[in-house]
Amino acid sequence: MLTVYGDIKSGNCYKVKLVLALLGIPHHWHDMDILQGDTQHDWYLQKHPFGKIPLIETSNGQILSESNAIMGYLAENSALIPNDPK
Ligand SMILES: N[C@@H](CCC(=O)N[C@@H](CS)C(=O)NCC(=O)O)C(=O)O
Repeated sequence: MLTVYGDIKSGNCYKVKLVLALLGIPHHWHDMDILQGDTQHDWYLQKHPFGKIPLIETSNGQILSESNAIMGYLAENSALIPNDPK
């Protein structure tokens, strides 16, 4: 299953959460508390050297960061991205 590392209080994470909800994509939300320094733990820095959220990890271990890139990946071939750019 897709794992999402994020903090719902972050706008960059919340917009990813909205896309997941709109498209009904099953996922595990791994809550990260920025103020408690959760993004600075060694285990997380191995996934994202800059210690930023959001980040997604697929079941086969592929990792993608940057909220806009994540949303584009999740929404590919869905109605959220129209075929006609106009
Ligand atoms: N351009 C990135 C920005 C990521 C970012 O700055 N995330 C913030 C939360 S909104 C963060 O991880 N802050 C924790 C920190 O800097 O330690 C994106 O759109 O995903």
